[in-house]
Amino acid sequence: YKNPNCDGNRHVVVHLFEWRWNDIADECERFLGPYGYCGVQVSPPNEHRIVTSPYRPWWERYQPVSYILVSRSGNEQEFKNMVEKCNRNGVRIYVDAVINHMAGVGVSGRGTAGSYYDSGRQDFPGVPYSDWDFNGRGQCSTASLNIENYHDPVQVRNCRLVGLTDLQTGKDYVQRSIAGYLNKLVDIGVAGFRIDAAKHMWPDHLRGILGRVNNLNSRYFGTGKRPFVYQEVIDLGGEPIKNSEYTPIARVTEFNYGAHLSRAFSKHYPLKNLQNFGEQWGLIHSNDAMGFIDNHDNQRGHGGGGAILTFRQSKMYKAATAFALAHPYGFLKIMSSYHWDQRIENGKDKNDWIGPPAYGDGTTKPVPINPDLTCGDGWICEHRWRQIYGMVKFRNVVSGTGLNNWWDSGSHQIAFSRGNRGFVAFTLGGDLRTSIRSGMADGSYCDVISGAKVNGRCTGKTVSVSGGGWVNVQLGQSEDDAVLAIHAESKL
Ligand code: LM2
Ligand code: CA
Repeated sequence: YKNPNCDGNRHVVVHLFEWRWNDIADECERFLGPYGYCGVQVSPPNEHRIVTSPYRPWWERYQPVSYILVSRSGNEQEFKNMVEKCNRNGVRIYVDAVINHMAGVGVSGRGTAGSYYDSGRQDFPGVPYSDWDFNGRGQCSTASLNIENYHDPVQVRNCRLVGLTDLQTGKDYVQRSIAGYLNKLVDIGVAGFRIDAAKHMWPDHLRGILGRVNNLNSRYFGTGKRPFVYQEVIDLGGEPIKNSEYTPIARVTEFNYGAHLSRAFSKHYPLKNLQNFGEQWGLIHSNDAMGFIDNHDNQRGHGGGGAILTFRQSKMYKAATAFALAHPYGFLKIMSSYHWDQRIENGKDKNDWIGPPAYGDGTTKPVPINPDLTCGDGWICEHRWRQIYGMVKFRNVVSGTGLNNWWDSGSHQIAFSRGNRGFVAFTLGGDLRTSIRSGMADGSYCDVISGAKVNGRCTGKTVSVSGGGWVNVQLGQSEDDAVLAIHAESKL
């Protein structure tokens, strides 16, 4: 379950948060395929609650009503078309699987596919699930039936996460229902899953469910391939439930990865400390990790929160992302966001619920593309920022090499190479104008941060390497970006 099943030499996934299936299909063809992305994490595709107060928050999609493939992003036919078109363009689809729970207690109505539900009676006929498929007094000991104490692993697994009706994931019937949903997606041609709220499910139950999931569709993947799985476990230390309970099963989201890099690129400590970044910092093993700077939760203060860099601190964010993509650790996911107006009161964003750009009736808007490759209508599209897609390509070009020729100034300036395939330099403190040893062949290169190599010419800074691998680094403190990067395929 740890192999992402990328097509060819592709190594990075992007989370197109709240995008419609039709837009993702187009994006695979016009951008993600050509620019070397491996795949897309899509928002939960199954039927969910329609929340009207507040009006159509993004989090309504974390309240399943059934496993019918009709959601705010589109219907089953649109989902199938997307998977087909993306696979045809060498881009994989990973589904955010919300399988720990169903909708929050105390509401009834109809979901996005029209299925009736009554979560007060724990009745979800669209699956169907009924009361005895959920954890109750027999399994959860808190009076509220909610998780009240994260130091009690039984509560964390058997009680309700923020009031969400908690499935008995150990039951044969529940496992078969969930696996039925995942198998439907596998048969359509998805390449794997993000397991939402994995920390709230017993590891053995996850094993049981995954054991019932079929091999990937041989039409796209060849025979005998297992789905890629990354389990969402927020382990920032200090709680009894550890990442290490889940790493024997599949990959795990390493929340400490983005937390450390956010602190480093916010100058909480000298960049030179990153010299031994990785497992030596207490991170899970590189091959077990799904790494990222921010995700859809912590970019808005949900799910672990903390001082995480996001698109709002663009210069530092691009630098942290460039470091991540240049460094060999883990398998990485890039966040692609939409804009919302923050309203911070007492340190909390009152607008943290706001959903994607939408029309008055709540329908999600399409993603328009500007001539300069950026997106319009409130879609941020970090994955289309030149500094980010340039480094996605860098990661593909240097794949298989180690980290060499570490250099630092003793504080906020660092550089390193990746074998003889790539070289990157950073400054968060003063101009960086010096020659640094690299493994690169002598010659002229295009810096893929300030520009790109287009038709053999460089639209940004040209960088010369001479004297047997010495890079003439010219990176000013006041430039738009704190990074300079060259690789074997940006040679002029
Ligand atoms: C996740 N990972 O484990 C998701 O990444 C995260 O986004 C989900 O929470 C969570 N698990 C459950 O799938 C989000 C959001 C919550 C929201 C839930 C359910 O962070 O705030 O809770 O989705 O929609 C909302 C309300 C909350 C209410 C609950 C139940 O914010 O106040 O609790 O619904 O009605 C009474
Ligand atoms: Ca649970």
